[in-house]
Amino acid sequence: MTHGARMVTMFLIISVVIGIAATFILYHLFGIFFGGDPGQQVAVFAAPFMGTGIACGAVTLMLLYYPVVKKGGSRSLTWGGFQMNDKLKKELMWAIAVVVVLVGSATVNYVYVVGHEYDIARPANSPIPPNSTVIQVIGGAQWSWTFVYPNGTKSVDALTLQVNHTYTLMVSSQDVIHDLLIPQMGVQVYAVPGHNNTVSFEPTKVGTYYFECVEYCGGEDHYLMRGFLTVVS
Ligand SMILES: [Cu+2]
Repeated sequence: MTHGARMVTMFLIISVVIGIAATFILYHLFGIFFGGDPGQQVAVFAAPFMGTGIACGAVTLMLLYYPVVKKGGSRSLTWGGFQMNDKLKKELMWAIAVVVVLVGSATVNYVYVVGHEYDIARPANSPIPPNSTVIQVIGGAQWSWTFVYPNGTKSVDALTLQVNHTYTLMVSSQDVIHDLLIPQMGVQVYAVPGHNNTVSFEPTKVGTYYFECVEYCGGEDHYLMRGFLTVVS
């Protein structure tokens, strides 16, 4: 075995040990910081992945720095006499561009998530509460949602509800299977031909929300099965 092969083998063994140790430490830390399902399960699965990543990082660092340290180290590792050449400038530019893109998209995501409210509706305890207003919802007619109010009035791709009042949506379909999602109300219900699915909830905040079909139902117009839910006082 040559000197190089010996060193690489040693680096690999050290990295595997570091990786296994990291996995156990992370597993333990996740156990402390993430309580309950499913966070706990995800964290437990993440530990070996992160351990593997740390092992790969360790072997890379050792391969990178071993030659530097072996050749005296100080020459390459200190900043004395440092000069920025064109190659380094380009490399820095790319690195900064990547950081700007990542920070930018992270900011957009953060603002979006923080600015969105979910679970605005109070869920009902029974399938059809006695005091609830039943609205028939028919998915289909390729491609739209029809809402039929108790007085017989119909509206297409628009639903108006009163705040702090319990509603039951009785959902079915006249053609294929659709799926009604009102994300901000925490409501999702399948629209199945010849079958009524019910979901009951009470909107607790005035505002305009959206709903959409989230079961691909054919054609180019599945995406048109959407509209606004208006909650009025
Ligand atoms: Cu649909």
